[in-house]
Amino acid sequence: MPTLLRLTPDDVARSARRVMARCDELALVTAERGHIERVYLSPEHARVNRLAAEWMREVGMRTWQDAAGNQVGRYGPDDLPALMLGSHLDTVPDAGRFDGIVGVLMAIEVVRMMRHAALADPDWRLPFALEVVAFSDEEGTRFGKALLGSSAVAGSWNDEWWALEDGDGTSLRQAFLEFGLDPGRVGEAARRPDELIGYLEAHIEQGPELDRRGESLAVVSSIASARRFQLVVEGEARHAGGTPYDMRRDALLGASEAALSVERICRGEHHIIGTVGQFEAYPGAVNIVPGETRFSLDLRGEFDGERDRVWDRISHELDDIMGRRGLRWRAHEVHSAPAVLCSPLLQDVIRQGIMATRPVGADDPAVIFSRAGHDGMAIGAIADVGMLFLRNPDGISHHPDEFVSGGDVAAGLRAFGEAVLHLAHESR
Ligand code: HGY
Ligand code: MN
Ligand code: MN
Repeated sequence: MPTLLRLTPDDVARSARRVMARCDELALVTAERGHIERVYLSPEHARVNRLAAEWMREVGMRTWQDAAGNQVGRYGPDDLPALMLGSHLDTVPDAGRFDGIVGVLMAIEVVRMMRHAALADPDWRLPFALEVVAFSDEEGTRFGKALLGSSAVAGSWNDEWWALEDGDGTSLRQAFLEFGLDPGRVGEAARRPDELIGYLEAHIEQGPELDRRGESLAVVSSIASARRFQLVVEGEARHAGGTPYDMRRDALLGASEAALSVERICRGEHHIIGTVGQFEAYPGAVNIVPGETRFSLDLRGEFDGERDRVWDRISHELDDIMGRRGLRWRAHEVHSAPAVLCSPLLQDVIRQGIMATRPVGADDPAVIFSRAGHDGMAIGAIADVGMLFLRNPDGISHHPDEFVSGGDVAAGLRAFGEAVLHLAHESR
């Protein structure tokens, strides 16, 4: 395929090496030595924002931290709408080095490419500005509600979130103030749809499909919808020795049966994924029958309606289980985000970008449904969304062994840059 980018393979390889080195540098900014953890409104969040801002300015961007703690850079005239590029710099606990991070760094390199093209040919200009956003809380690790940074940008901040508390009992409002942000001004982070021509994100796949296909890049068709719940099962704490089985109301066993039913129900469905990631029994002593068990449920689906139908199925199953065991249960929903269909135009420019990295006559790239959530789920409310996936060998993610190769990052950079140029061509 003809490439629009006048960059040598060495230029792109150098960019990829810079991305990989900076992923390693950002991995050192963590709350706990020995593993990677960076949460919203933490000192680590502030440090990576400063590093990202420095790298954005290095490629000629004007930078600012928005009213929700997202780090933003802009390249191009103020009177043009912007193509937003980005991903997130926050992490899950004991994270890998690439989830979110590689997308922010690749976005900065794409700006470097466009600036290189503009410097080489003063008559050449993009028909839009470029903005890079390093979103501050895609994972929801600290407060349980995900996409806080991108929800603010999308103008969908909910004031009920201020009362959310982290594990130390610090409210989101208090954490805002301690970070130096004014809760009353969070609305200033909101962007209007007319300011943007779209949102593109490069991300590791976080699944094994590209690895199994032996391909390095893919177009994303849609992003799974998500609902997250905290569930409580109540029974009766009793003596572990003296209580006969027929007198027990064991909350841990009820919750365990519930977790297994989530797996059984979701495995029988198409593109529905349910996971119990947190599980705690109380009072939590060796010699006490658990009187209460709290656990989480992360439920995703390709379509909101299908996901909700399965949640109803799970709820009915929990009614049966708990009824049979003389237990009570309740659920509190802590996060919900709709599925996002990636726009046909942005899917196509990413497809063309990937084709530019392949020999003439090569097959079209894979088109993959993202089971992982991304900031595009929030940004989809104000802009069309497109995503480029990079191969993540074995698909392991949310784990220190998460990986992407420098070669695939180089291919991804060229594809990402070409996609932006194809979009520019379509936008003229
Ligand atoms: O949970 C997710 O899918 C994303 O990595 N936050
Ligand atoms: Mn993640
Ligand atoms: Mn991510």
